Amino acid sequence: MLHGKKISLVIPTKNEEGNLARVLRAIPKYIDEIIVVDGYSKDRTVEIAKRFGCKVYFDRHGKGSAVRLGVKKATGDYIIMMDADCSNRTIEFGMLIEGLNAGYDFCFGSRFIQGGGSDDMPLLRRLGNKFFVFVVNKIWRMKYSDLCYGYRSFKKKAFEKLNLKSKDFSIETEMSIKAAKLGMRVVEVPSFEKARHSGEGKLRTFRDGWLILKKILHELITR
Ligand SMILES: Nc1nc2c(ncn2[C@@H]2O[C@H](COP(=O)(O)OP(=O)(O)OP(=O)(O)O)[C@@H](O)[C@H]2O)c(=O)[nH]1
Ligand SMILES: [Mg+2]
Repeated sequence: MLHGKKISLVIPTKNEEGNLARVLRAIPKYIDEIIVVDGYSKDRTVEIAKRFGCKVYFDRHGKGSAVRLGVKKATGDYIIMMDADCSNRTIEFGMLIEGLNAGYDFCFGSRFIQGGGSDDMPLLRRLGNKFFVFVVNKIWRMKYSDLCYGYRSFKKKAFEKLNLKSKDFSIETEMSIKAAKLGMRVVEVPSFEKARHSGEGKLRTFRDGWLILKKILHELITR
């Protein structure tokens, strides 16, 4: 509880046994609940989550589906979503929460504004992200600097209004576009993405880049 607001943390996980304990140890005490939505990990991920007192749910579809289930189960007014691979720094919670306190519905971490950065972005992904940012900004008249980044906060009520459908890595793109379409109050805050600490990333640049492009086109042709 902070400033009278209940805060839930939602973390999608898949085979993150080498990272999750390190992530959970760094969570500040004022976070009211930690929700882990696991994609049927084959390692000790779930055991670790339970040991730290997280509420654990399961989802077989993908990261987007896991985040949506986590938010549905969350009881907080404010929600922070973050990855389980040690890429996101909890020191940035302050900015993600203050953005909401200041009246914004969504607060998106951005690696591409002053103060942000990434240790974890190969050139191809950087260019792909830049291209998608450009297209989304042109179509929906926004000024986003980042799009495919999963360190974000939002008010639960605002998230529910978006009625998101993505089951995969296009969840952030859908969130950004629908927030724009519905005229939600959105702000970006600088974020530094560290390299994944251990294990393998699940995102596949071409497969998931294609899914993101399809999502943008879908949003363009539907109202
Ligand atoms: N529940 C669930 N979580 C997933 C799934 N795929 C990925 N995740 C989690 O979503 C978060 C982001 O996935 P990553 O694989 O780190 O994606 P990424 O950061 O784009 O890729 P890297 O830079 O290679 O780490 C991590 O916490 C993953 O464990 C899935 O199918 N189900
Ligand atoms: Mg990662």
